[in-house]
Amino acid sequence: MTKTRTAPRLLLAALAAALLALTACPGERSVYPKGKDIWRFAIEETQGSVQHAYAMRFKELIEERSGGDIHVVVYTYGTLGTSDQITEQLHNGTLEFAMASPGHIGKLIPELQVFLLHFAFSEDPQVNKRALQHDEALRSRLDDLYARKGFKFLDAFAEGWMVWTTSKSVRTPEDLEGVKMRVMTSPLLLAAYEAYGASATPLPYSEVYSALQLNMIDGQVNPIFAIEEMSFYEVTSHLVFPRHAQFFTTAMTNRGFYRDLSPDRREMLDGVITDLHDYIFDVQRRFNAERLDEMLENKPELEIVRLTEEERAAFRERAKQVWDRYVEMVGPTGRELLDIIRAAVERAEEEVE
Ligand code: 6CS
Repeated sequence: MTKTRTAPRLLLAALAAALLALTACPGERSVYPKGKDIWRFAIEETQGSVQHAYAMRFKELIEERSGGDIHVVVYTYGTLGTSDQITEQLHNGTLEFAMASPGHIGKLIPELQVFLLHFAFSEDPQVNKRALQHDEALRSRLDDLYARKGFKFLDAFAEGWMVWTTSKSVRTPEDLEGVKMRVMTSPLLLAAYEAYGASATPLPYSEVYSALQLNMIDGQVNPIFAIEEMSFYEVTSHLVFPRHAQFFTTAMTNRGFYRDLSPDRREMLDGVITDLHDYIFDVQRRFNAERLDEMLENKPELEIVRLTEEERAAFRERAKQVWDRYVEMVGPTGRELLDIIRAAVERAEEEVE
C-alpha cells in the first residue's frame, strides 16, 4: 500500500463505498437495515464455496450473539473486484472483514508465501489444523506480520488438497515440462512451478475458466471444491492428485476497526472466529469429497491420476530448492516464519498422535 496514490485511492474508496451500499450477496437486502451496525465481509470465492460457508456461518453467529445489533453483509467474489482489490478496500476501511489467500496477499506480505511452499506442511490435515489453531508462537508471528500492514489477523485454515487440472496425464516433473500452469499472483508460485519445468502463468481467479477454454493455459491448480464450483473440470481432461500442498487461506479485519471495538464485542468476535475453525475444517472435508463425486457424475470421462509415493518423491526433491528461493526472496523474516511453522507442525504432530 503506497502512500503516493492517495487521491486515486480516495476516489476508489468512494466508489467502493457506493457500490457496497448498493450491492450484496443474493439473499441479502440491497439496503442496509436501519439502527444496526453493519459489518461487511468480502470473500475471494463464489457462492457454494468453502469461504462462502465460512462467511455465512460468521454472519449467523455474529448476528445471533450480538442480539441482532449487528448486521453482516457478505460480498462474494467478483462483486467488489479481484482479491487484490478486496485487500485494498479492507485497508481503506470500506470493508471490515476479508479473506486473504497467501497466493494473492503474498505480494503485500511476502512472508505469507510460506503457505505456498510444497511439501512444507504435514500430510495430515488434522496436524496442520492444530498448528494453525493453537500454536501461540505461530499465531503471534502472523499477527505481527498483518499488523505491519494495518490488518488484524484473525485465523488461517486449509481448504483442501491442491489438485492439478491438466490436458494430459502428469506423473513426473518431466510430464510438466513446458506445460502452461495458471497460478495465483504471488511471485513465489512462479518459482514453485518453474522448479517442475512448467511455465507458470499468474492470473486472477476470475480469468482462469476462459484462459483454459481458449487454450491460453494448459492447466491450473486448486482444491476439488473450487474446480467444481468454478466449472474448471468442464475445460480439462485430467485431475492429478500430487498431494504436494494444501490450499491455505486467512481471515482478517481492519486493524483500526478491531482496535475500536468495545471489549465485549471484541470478545464476541474472537469467540466466533474460534468456533469457526472447527466448523470450516469439517465443511472443507465434506465439500471436497462430495464435489469430486459430482464432477465424476457430470463428466465420467474425467481421468483421475493419483501419484504414488515414489512419484511424489521426484516432485518433493525439486520443491526443496524453492524453500531456499523463498528465503532468498523474503530474507531473514521469511526464514524465521518457515522455522516457526516447521516447529509448530512438529509439535502438533506429537499432540495429534
Ligand atoms: O485460485 C485462486 O485464485 C483462488 N482459489 C481459491 C480456492 N480460493 C480463492 C483464490 O483466490
